[in-house]
Parts: sequence; C-alpha cells; structure tokens
Amino acid sequence: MHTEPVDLSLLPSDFAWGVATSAYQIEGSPRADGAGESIWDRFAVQPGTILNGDSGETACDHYRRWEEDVELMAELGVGAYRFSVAWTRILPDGAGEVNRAGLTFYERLVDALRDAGIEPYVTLYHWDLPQRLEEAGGWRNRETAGAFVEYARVVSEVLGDRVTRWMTHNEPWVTAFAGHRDGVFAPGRTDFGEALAVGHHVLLSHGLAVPVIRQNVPGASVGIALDCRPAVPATRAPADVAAQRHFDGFRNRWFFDPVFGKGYPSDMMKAYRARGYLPAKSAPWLQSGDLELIAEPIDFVGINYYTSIAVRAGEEESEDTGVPHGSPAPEGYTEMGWPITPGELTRFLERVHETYEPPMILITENGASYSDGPDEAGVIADDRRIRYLERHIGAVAQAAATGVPVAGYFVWSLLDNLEWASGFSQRFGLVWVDHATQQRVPKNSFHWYRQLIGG
Ligand code: IFM
Repeated sequence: MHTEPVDLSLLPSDFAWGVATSAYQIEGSPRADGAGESIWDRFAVQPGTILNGDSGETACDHYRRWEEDVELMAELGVGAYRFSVAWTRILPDGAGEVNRAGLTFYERLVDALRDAGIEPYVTLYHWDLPQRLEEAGGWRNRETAGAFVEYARVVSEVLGDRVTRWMTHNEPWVTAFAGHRDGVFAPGRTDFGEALAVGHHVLLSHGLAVPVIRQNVPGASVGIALDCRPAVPATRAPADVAAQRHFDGFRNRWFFDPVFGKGYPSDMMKAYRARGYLPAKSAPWLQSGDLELIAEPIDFVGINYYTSIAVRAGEEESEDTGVPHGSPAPEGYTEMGWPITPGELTRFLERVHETYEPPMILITENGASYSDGPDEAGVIADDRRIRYLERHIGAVAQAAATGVPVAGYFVWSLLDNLEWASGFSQRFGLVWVDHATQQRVPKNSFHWYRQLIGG
C-alpha cells in the first residue's frame, strides 16, 4: 500500500503517542466484584436501544483480559494509554460506600502500564453514570455535580501517587445532547431544555473537581476531553452562513467558551430563548458564581476529532446534514458515514489556540470505523484506516508547524469495542476483536502505527 510520509519533525520531541478506550466499551463484567449498575447497563437491556441487542455485558472482556491488553500496547510501542474509570466500580451507588475491589482493579492496571513504560491518562467520566444517581435526577440534578467531585476525590486519592494525567469528562456535548435531547444514548431522554441543564451540571462538576484532583496528585496535569464538530456553511447564502454560526455555537462554543472563561455564548442564549429551550429571562440552572467555577484553569484541553459538517439553513441543530464538503473535497467517508476532512482538524486546532489559548492541546481521540477483518492468511489489510490516521496525524503536525501547542495524539481505539448504540457493528480498533471468542488480532494499522511512532 502506498502511504505518504508524515513529517513528524514538526511535532515536539516529547510528543505523547497513545491509544484510547473507555470502560463501558471494553471492560465487560459490569457488576463484577461489587460494582453497581450504570445507566448504560440499564439502557442496553431496553429493546431497540443498541443495534442487534448488543451490550457491554461482555464487551472486549478487558476486565478479565487486561494483562493481555497491556501486553498488546507494549508491543505497539505507545507511551500513553487513555482509559476511563467506571464510577460504578468505585462507588456502586454513585455516592456513599467505596468498593475497594473496584479501586484495586484500576491500581493493578495502572501499575502494569507503568511497568511497561506506558503513561496512564485517566478519564473520570465516559458516560456511565451510576443508575442510583440517575434515579435521583441524574445530571439534571445539580447535586450530581457534588457526587462527581466526591468520586473524583476518592479515585485521585488512591491513584494520585501513580497517575499525573487526568481528564474530568469525556465529550460533555454527548452526555448532554445524545443522552437527553436525542435519546439515542443513555439515559435516553429527549428534551432540549434538560440537555442544557445537564451540560451545565457536567461543566460545573468539571470545574469543581479540578482543584480536588490537583490537591491529591503531586505534579498533576488536569484537563477535559471536548468533542468538536467544525462546521462550514453549505453555501455562501446568508441563511446558510447564519446556520453555520448557530451550529458552531450549539456544538462547539457552548462548551469551549465557558471552560475557557468566556461564559455561555450570548448569541446562543438568545437563540435558545427564542426557540423556547430556556425561559425568557433566565437560565434556571445557572447560579451566581458558576461560570467562575467552570472556568477553573486547566493544564490542557483534550480534543476529540473525527469529522466536520457543512450546514444549511434549517439544519443548524442537526448532527448529520449529509452535505458533501471538505477542502478541496471530502476524502471519502468512514463506515460511520462521516466525511473524512483532515484539513478541518488543522483549522480547528489553530482556532482553539488563537481563541482560547490553552497551555497545551492533546488530541485525545481520533480514528475511523472500517469493518475489515482477517483474510485467509489472517491478515487484516485496513488500508483505509491507515490512510485516515496518516492524514489526521499530518493535520496535527501542520498545526504544530504554525505554533499550536499540540503535545499528544491518541488513536481511537486500541480494540474493536462496543460503539454505543451501533453495538459491535462499527469497528474502530487497531486490534481486531472476535466478539465470539475474544481473540485479538493486530491489524495492519497496528503495525503501521508502531512503525510510525517507533521512528
Ligand atoms: O466510541 C466513541 C467514544 O466513546 C467517544 N468518542 C467518539 C467515539 C467514536 O464514536
């Protein structure tokens, strides 16, 4: 296969190369060793929520096969591994009694990673809220922010002597909107106004947890992983340009702005009032002092990037307008149906750098879903994934060349895992997983990435 060399000399010499996963998507055994039920455990057993009736009940069985997975990462040669902790393993009811066995699982994992020379990057929340907290109002309830801080305290107290890199949340937009507006992710609710309250409480919990983690972790580097969806107008027509601006506010600025001390964008507050998502004069969930708390300075921002969007009037709150775009053209689509637009990643990184000036940026997720499996010889020729990664790593290097402080890149994902509502039908891994036998087979992209980062 022909590949274009990526000019890695544009990246800092201590650039972190990694892979990323999340608890519900890989661990399985969700109730083992005293763990409590999460909203995804509950959601997954409701008919029609996950394609083919799949669930995280077994996932990649990582809870039992983690040693093999650490060995795979060592073979891959990554210096960094981003994973999430399942809140329900630590505090089965979300608050109150701590489950020691849950902590032990992550202590062993972290120790094994460090022994293999792999730096752990811990995400505290990747969407698996304890069901008991959901029953008390979930993220719609401001008190959940307090429960999150307590959870962050417990985990950082125990892992703080071994883990310095922390992320509070993964993709707050998804927690808020996929879970509470679109109803396609747990807890499956469908109210825009609620989604705004949820997003706010998530951000509040982030701001409150950052100093707690810092207190427990000597030399801590704390951030948040924000998803982004850069947008271009479908045409130059003023209505499409206005729609693009609205989409950008809805999808990007609504979260980036408050995290970086700019408060909620006033054009969006106005638009949401006009659309009836907020009362005429207030935001009921916003209390005095909240914005200052949310803007607690962070050490880095994580950016999760997969694709961008072309927006036309009337579709300014849609996730999928289906309008082809990209500069100069889309470089095809992944099997998620997402246009491949690496140039938008460079532009977005430059914009984040210029607008928000974070001290450091990590690409905490980037990757592509393709279903290529083993051929007769057992080889998995996932050339399209290699091409996707190569183009996006190149885009990151381009941003570095213009002075953007990018410090790391994590492929999503190490393993073919449970892609939420799409179940096992979408495969993002560098390692192919046979979900019947749990056999792991490194794909050609695994070997390519090892070579790239091994120098
Ligand atoms: O699998 C997800 C991950 O959990 C969060 N970011 C996007 C990925 C691909 O959809």
